[in-house]
This record gives sequence, structure tokens and C-alpha cells, in this order.
Amino acid sequence: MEMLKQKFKAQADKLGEEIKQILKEHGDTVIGEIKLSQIYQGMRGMIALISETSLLDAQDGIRFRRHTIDELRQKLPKAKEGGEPLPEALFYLMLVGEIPTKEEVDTLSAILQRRSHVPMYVYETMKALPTETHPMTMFVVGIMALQAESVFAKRYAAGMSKKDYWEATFEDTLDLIARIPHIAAYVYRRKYKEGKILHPDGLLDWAGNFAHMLGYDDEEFKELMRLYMVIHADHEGGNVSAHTTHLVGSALSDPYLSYAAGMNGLAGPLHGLANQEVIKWIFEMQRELKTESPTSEQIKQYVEKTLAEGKVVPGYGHAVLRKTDPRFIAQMEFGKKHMPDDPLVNTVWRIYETVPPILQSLGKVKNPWPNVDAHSGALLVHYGLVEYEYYTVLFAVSRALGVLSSLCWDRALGMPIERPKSVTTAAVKRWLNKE
Ligand code: NMX
Ligand code: MLT
Repeated sequence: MEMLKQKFKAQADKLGEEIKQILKEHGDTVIGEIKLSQIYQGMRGMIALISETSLLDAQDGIRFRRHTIDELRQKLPKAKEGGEPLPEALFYLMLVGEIPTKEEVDTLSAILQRRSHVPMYVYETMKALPTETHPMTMFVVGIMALQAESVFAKRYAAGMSKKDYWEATFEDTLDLIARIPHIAAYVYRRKYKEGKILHPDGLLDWAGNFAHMLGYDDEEFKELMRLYMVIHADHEGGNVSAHTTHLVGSALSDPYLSYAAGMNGLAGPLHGLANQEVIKWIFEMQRELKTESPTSEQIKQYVEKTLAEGKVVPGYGHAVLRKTDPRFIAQMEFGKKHMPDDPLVNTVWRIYETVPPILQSLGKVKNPWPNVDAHSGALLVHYGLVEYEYYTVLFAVSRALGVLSSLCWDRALGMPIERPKSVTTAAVKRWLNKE
């Protein structure tokens, strides 16, 4: 732990110096222009943030510290030969910019096991909620209850110096990443398995143990969890969950408050909740058409009906990507390897052949291709995890790795409170001499 912390601090000091120099020499360099339309249309394409952990390319998809998903699947240490990468290894990579050795990852997995204790009052708080509460609400309530444990909040109250913010953030980050799977597993077991809690297996890696605590001990499901936790971890800084975590953290709200805020954003249907919406939509289609395996023609008609009802096709489109999401492809490869004949997975692939030309023909959808959420649910259903309202919690567990490592960077680089300027339409009209 001390080694990882010192390594991070050394990297952050080095980058901090480089940034100082860059700003000294080039601080006034103009890097773009802002069109009026952008401030009315979700700031699309506007460069406004620094996020060190990953970078999204519209064509090639996400790169974590310059590594594509394919490269991560090859290069990151794994639980077993030829298997999927360990998500703790990706966290290490995002945090210090280096691919760890298997030994370094094993040490990190053991540290996370040791720090994973969740106090009883947190479970009691979640238990007070009615069981019909949405899993994402239960999850965020659990994180908020756990906030009482924040090292950052305690040290700030005791008068912490600015130069120590990074360290308190680092401590909270490791504690949170260690504890989040326990809270998430509790949500699942309480809501769907009559509250029968499963004890952690101290010998397993972070994602393997999470699968175990959910109640899925199939080795293949553990592999799916490792892949799932890697591909959902980060998507540069502008997506709603990452941006919210960063924004709330900029007020020096501690990592618990910041992460919980970000996850409330992930719970929106245009963001992370789309993964539940996809399976719900497919199940409804199957029910309505009275078939497990709808034909391409039937899918086409169902998509047209969805659009005619003024709804979006969940799992398709993206604010930045303009090609099939490589995270969709990675899951497709997993499906081809482990369940090539699964009817639901095959339906997802048939939807992939059918939907893009229809969305393209509308003439307004900028990206007709599938995103990460179009595939994830079908793989989970294959292993029996059919409770689709729970899916966004899985996304949230993974997203902790990205948004919290980014938060460590924010505090280590001394990022200020975020406060962009807003204007009224009356002010816009004045600029344009329309008033
Ligand atoms: N189905 C139907 N219409 C769509 C879709 C879709 N999948 N995607 C975009 N459009 C519409 C969009 O609603 C908008 O219509 P209008 O002008 O009538 O308001 C128009 O196309 C232009 O939108 P875009 O500029 O292409 O997309 P934008 O950047 O605004 O939004 C999403 C991006 C991802 C919110 C949007 O594509 C969408 O709603 N997709 C479905 C929900 C989804 O899968 N979200 C998950 C994203 C990934 N994640 O995990 O966060
Ligand atoms: C994500 O993973 O955060 C989504 O693809 C949404 C985004 O990048 O805007």
C-alpha cells in the first residue's frame, strides 16, 4: 500500500511540475472555439476538462492510459491463463500509469480484502428501505451511510492542510473500492435472495469475490465479472458519472459524497440505466411477439414501433462515439467463446444487424451503432442473473475504479472548484443585438 501511494505521489508531483511549465509557456494558447449551439446542446464536443485516466476516440473507442480494450485483455495480469484481465490491475494502471506485474496486482487484491469491512449500521440503513426500492437507490443510500467513515471528511474537520488532500483522498479511494462490492452484493441478496448474505472468500480477487458474494460461483461467471468490471471502469471525464464525481469533488466534498453523486447520474436511463432498459425492451419484444428468437423483420417492426411511440432504442447511440463501441465487441467475443448458441445473445446480435440502418435512416441520430449497454444484460441472463433492475449497480461497482482514481489525480494536481459561466437567453439576445 505504502509503495503504491508513494509511486502515485511521485507520478503526481512529476506531472504537476510539467503542467505548471506547460501553463507558464502556453497558458494563453487558444485550443478551440465555442459555438452558441454548443451551450444549448449539452456542450457536445467542447473541451472543458482534464481527466488523466482514459481518453475516448470517436472512431477507436476508449483507451486507458493509451491502451485499447483489446490490449488490456492481452497485457493486464489475469486470474487464470488465457482468461480475462483483473480489474484491480486496470485500477493500478489508471492510478500510476503503469501496467502492474501479477505480484503487484495480487498485493493490491490482498490490500482490498483487508480494507473491505463494512460496519453493521450501513447494512441496517439499507435494510430500513422497502424491498421494492430500486437497487441503485439502495446502493447509493449504502454509500451515503458509509460516508461517516471518510478519512478525508474527518481530517478536513480537524484542519487538514491543502498539501495533504491527495493522501486523504487516496485512503478513501482504497477503502471505497474495497467496500463497494460488499454493499452492492448486499443490495442483490437483500432484494432478490431473501437477505441471505454470503460471506466473502478471502482468497479470491476483487471481481471473483464479488461474483461469489452475489451467489454466482461458476468460474465462467467470475471471468465475465472480471471483463465487465474492466470495460465499464472509465470513459474519459465528460460522461455524466465521471463529470459529476469530479464536479462534486471539486467542492472538496469527500470521495464518498462525490462518488454517490456520480452514481445518481449513472442511474439515469440515457446513461448507465440503459443496461436495464435494453433487457427490459428485449423481454417486452419477446413477450409481445410471443417468440424467444424474433426474426430480423420482426425486430425491424418492433424498433419502428418504439420510435413511433417517441422512445429511444436503448443501447444504441452515443454522445462521442461514432462507431460500434469496442466494449460491445469485447462482450460479443466473450459470447462467441462461451455461449455461441444462447438464444438471447443471438437476438442481441440480430438486433445489431437490424437497428443501425433504421436509426441511420432517421437522419438525425449521430451514431446509429451499439454502445456498451446493448450487450451486457444478455451475458448476465445466460448465467441466471435475470434481475435486470440490478444491472446498473454492476456498472456502478466498475465505474468506481475510474472515477475514484481520477479523483485522486484531481486532488493531487490541486484542481480548483469547478465553476463555469452560465448566461441567460436574454443575455444571448443582447449579444446578437436582438433585444
Ligand atoms: N434511439 C432513438 N433516437 C435516438 C437514439 C436512439 N438510440 N440515439 C439518439 N437519438 C435521437 C436523440 O434522441 C435526438 O433526438 P431529438 O433531436 O428528437 O431530441 C437525436 O437522435 C440526436 O441525438 P444524438 O446527438 O445522436 O445523441 P445525443 O448525443 O444527444 O445522446 C445518447 C446520446 C446516448 C443519450 C442517445 O444516443 C440515446 O438516448 N441512446 C439510447 C440510450 C442509451 O443507450 N444510453 C446509454 C449510453 C451509454 N452509457 O452507458 O452511458
Ligand atoms: C460511459 O461509459 O460513460 C458512456 O458510454 C457514456 C459516455 O461516455 O458519455
